Amino acid sequence: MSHIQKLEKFISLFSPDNRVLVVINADPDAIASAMAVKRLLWRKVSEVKITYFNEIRRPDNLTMLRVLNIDIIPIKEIDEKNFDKFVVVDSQPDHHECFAMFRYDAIIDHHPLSCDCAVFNDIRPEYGACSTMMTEYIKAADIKPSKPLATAMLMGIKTDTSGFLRQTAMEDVRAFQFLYKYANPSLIARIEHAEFREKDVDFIARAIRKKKIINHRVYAHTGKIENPDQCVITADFFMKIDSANWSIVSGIYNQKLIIIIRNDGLRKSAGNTVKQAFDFIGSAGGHRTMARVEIKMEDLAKELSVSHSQAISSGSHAIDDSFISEWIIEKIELHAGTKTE
Ligand SMILES: [Mn+2]
Repeated sequence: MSHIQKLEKFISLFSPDNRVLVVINADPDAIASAMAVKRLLWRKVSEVKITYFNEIRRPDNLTMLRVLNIDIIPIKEIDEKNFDKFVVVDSQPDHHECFAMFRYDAIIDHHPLSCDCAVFNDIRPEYGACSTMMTEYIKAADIKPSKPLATAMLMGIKTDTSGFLRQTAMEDVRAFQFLYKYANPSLIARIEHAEFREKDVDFIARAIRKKKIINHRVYAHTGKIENPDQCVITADFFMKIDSANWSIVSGIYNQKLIIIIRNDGLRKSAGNTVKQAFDFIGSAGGHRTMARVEIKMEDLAKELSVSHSQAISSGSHAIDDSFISEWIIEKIELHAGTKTE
């Protein structure tokens, strides 16, 4: 089916009195794809609203919504009865229970095929971004995208392909070239620079004071934390140090020791390393470049009491942070390998 035939089939699902709900798991690619659906249906239906169910926390994504003036509505504010057509983009209905709340007229997605249960299904796993598919619809409809729409779709492609470092199709590159003519590069820079909230920077400052670098591995145990995301942000930040091959940032949250690991992907898998080092005592796993460990403080107290009985204050699970820090370093150094160029 040609792009124009796909467009015609998609548009033919709708009539002028329809009220359309586009449901997304909001990330840049999904947001941009939903905006494109809204544009395609402009003046063809009576209303299009975009709804999302995830919590949007990343400062860059929040900045994207703000500077591009994008209107998306949390799912709890949506009354299903006000809509009679449902579209999902950049996901399939079986990806999340919140998607399963609706019956879909159209699914447009680039993830591996798992659920093509709508009247209209366009699923192309070979594409790096759903925004690329939507760019082809926009081109087929002979629409000149507005600056916010083109900028959002460019962000969608750039994010999902990691700036073309991840799986990319020729179509993604072509869509990027097309969108670039209509987008605003200064807005993209503004969005991408918005990496931290002020309080994240304060947390990083605290972690910097605690950091230890051993064998090109940056360690920081930060003690009690408000949110494990703080460790994630800091672990990513430490990878910006030129000599860092790994970063290992830990903190205590909800009576659990959380350890976040990042590495550059050039050496031993972070996921395998944490499995070997911590599987015996907690949940530990991840991928080549990122991993996460969670250990109940009571289990850690038992483990540490064997070697550091003096560290346990009587009757509670409070353990001196310096012992925890040393214990993590010891475990990681034992299992992470020594290839440290
Ligand atoms: Mn996507």
